[in-house]
Amino acid sequence: MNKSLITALDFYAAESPLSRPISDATHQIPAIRFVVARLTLADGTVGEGYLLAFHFSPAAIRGALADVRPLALGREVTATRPFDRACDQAFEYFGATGLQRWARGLVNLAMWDAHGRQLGQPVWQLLGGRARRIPAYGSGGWLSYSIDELLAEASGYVHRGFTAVKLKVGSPDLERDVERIAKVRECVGPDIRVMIDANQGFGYPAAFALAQRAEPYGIHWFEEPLPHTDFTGYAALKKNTHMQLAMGEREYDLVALRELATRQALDLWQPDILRLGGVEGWLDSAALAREYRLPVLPHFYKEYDTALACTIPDAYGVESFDWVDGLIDRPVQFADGYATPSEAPGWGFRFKDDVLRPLA
Ligand code: SMN
Ligand code: MG
Repeated sequence: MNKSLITALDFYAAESPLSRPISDATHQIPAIRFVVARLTLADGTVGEGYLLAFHFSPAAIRGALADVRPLALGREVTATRPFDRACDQAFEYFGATGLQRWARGLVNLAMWDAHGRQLGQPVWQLLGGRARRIPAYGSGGWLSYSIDELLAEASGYVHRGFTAVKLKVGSPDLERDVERIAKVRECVGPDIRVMIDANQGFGYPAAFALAQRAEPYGIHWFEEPLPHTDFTGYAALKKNTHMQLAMGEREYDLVALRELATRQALDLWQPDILRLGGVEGWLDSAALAREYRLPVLPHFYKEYDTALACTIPDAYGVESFDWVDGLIDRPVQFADGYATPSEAPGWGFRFKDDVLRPLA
């Protein structure tokens, strides 16, 4: 028997409580939902992966996962690249990006987890990384928050030892954005980094106007100031303002990274491990970013990103949301503004059985 063959693959849903819908410049979010993959190997080893789904496209993601399952079953767990290629080939007709790429990414992450668990090693170690602290920042600052909620969150992060916080911008009214930035800066003081994220909600004139108005408050980066394909807009913003620009969370491939880097229109690359299809997609993007001398500042998935950041020389930081923490057995640990990689095998955490329900 080959003990590394994938013999079962099941999908589950988990949800993190949210007292009230949240919003950014381009999304209304009523629920924080995750999809979890559990993959079993012939020797009984179980690997897990998760993706952040919110409330979006539940039927379509179920369909994509059903299409991915037969491409994983019976495969050697270490064969992640061949699995990625098989998915891309099978999904070419409708397009291998979008939900198909998310589904591929989810299973790829579960394969890496199972591989690490079978060998008793953390993924960062399998990839030749060295455990080290990775700078982290506290994220949130939703547009739906009142000023009191915004400041409570920011000061909460600072009390927990974070030295950088991010808030959303892209309110219909520029003055509201400016007021929120000013209040956060006043609340956290001069020594904490403050970043803003427009989630592609501005056109060039509004992004430029906010960059000008926000500059006196010391903004460490301006994230997704413009639609992600507006390469000339990014270049103009870079040329005409003093802001560091960050983007990447919406990319399924490396086109935007190349386009922006060759225009000198980007400062920080933000790979999203699910949209890039898993570990190899993330690492390939980091390698390209390095060629352009762009530090890597991954998006959202702190459990995966902290581990992978330990395997590259130029990780700029990881993002911290705590949504998943109550659902898993070993949340990422933070101290003094840094995240520490787990020493446990695989990715080092599991969803608690009682938070999972079959994906229906
Ligand atoms: C964001 C987008 C989607 C999920 C979580 C967070 C946001 C960020 O753009 O970068 O924090
Ligand atoms: Mg963002």
